[in-house]
Amino acid sequence: MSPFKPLVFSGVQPTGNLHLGNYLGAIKKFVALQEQSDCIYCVVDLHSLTAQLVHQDLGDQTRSITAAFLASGIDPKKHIVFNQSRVMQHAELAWIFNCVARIGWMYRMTQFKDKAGKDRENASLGLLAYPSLMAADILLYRATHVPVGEDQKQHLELTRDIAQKFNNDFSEKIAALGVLHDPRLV
Ligand code: LTN
Repeated sequence: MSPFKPLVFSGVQPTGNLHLGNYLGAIKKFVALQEQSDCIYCVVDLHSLTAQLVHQDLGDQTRSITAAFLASGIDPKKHIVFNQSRVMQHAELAWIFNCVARIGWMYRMTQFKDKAGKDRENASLGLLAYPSLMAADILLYRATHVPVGEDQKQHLELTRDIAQKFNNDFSEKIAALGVLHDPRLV
């Protein structure tokens, strides 16, 4: 059993139109989970940059997904709905995790293989490191429950691997130092 208080976290990318499949697959589950525990639902715009860095309407699409969350019945007074890029700690923790996770782990992700296609060497490093950012989203809040579709299961397993390696390799060192190395303290 997790020693942490039950907390649901999930994210939806603002790119790609919100369609029925999206709604049925994800948001409906999000709405139901509100009755059981605290929930954090995030519009993960930084994830959208892995496919295309400059979007004409990322802001509009971010607002659309947020509107869909609210229209579907997610209650922002009881739970948290927010935009990933507004909380810079997601990118900061993702960088730490980039230094924990192994490149080989990332190459094994089926979503990376599908999206990168044949010209792997030409895929962005962001696309490869995508699961590291997803792990940061989840572990930043010590979320205990992460509702996702089948296609994200492998990324969730990788999140567990990153957390385990981080704890195994660094928890004693961090305890000895008192803090995780923080450049602002130098
Ligand atoms: N990769 C997910 C979106 C996502 C996510 C997350 C889901 C990003 N960060 C954290 C759950 C938890 C997707 O494409 N559906």
